[in-house]
Amino acid sequence: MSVAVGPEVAQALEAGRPVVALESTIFSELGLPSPHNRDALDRCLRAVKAGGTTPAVTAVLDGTPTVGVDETVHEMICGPARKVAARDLAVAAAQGWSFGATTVSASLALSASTGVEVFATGGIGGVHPRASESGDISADLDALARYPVVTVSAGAKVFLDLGRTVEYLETASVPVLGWHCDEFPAFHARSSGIPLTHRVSSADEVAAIARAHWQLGGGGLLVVAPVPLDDAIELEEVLAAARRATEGSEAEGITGSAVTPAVLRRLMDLTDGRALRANLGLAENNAGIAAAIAAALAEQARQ
Ligand code: PSU
Ligand code: MN
Repeated sequence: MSVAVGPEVAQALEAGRPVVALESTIFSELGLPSPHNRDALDRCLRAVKAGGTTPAVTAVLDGTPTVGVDETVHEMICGPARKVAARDLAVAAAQGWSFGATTVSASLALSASTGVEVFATGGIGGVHPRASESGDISADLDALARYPVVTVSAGAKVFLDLGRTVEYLETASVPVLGWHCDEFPAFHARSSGIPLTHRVSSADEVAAIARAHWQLGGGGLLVVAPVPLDDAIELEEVLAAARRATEGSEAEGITGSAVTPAVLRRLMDLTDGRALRANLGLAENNAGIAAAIAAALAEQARQ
């Protein structure tokens, strides 16, 4: 099996120019409803390019894990998909899945295998509520710990157990860096009230921390950025909606990898589309920050 690298991404990597990977689950119908998913993809691509950086959308296409899909398949990326986490990559490749939408964990594995150092998403997966009974802890967390890539996210999705998610990241030795913030963001809301140990205020600072972490044999780093003010929802409001969305999906007996897409969809309905607006705004914001960090890493490598 080989991992395909898109021509523009390959050229950029070869020349030491900055690249930002983007996952495809968020842009597929598993992540956002049509036609908003297409809008989200276009906004994220624009934000990465505006930072002078080459975007690399990851996906499995006709059994080939790909970093930097061609524009001609963007239409397909925004359609129905099978979810591909890191554990599913080999299966999707060997069985020749026509379109597999890569999650954070799969995108991190693919980024690391092709030398892409920075990755942007909306919100990472984490520890689900009542995980002590269900055992549902996202593979995103172990992938963050393992692969030497900087991930930019708006914290983790609000319906997760954010306190335990932050504890897990500490246990796994993932530095969590607050981007101009002192508390872990709660995806749609700017803050969860959970304090962070580290605050950063520039891309150069993140790049220096990442290089030092990697010199010490460390894996991934997580930069967390709050949703832009204009798109944010109040924490109490979104928590109440998240509780209802989770109860609804549990009542339907939804389990495993179907949980996250089902809860996200309910949340959008319960907030009259404001969760959707927040989701688009934060994804674009994260892509722009990731572009700046990738540019700083590339600049530091030249010196
Ligand atoms: N955040 C979003 N939308 C999404 C996801 C995250 O705003 O669709 C996806 C990401 O691909 C993430 C995945 O990696 O959900 C986590 O799924 P799970 O909880 O099953 O590990
Ligand atoms: Mn899960």
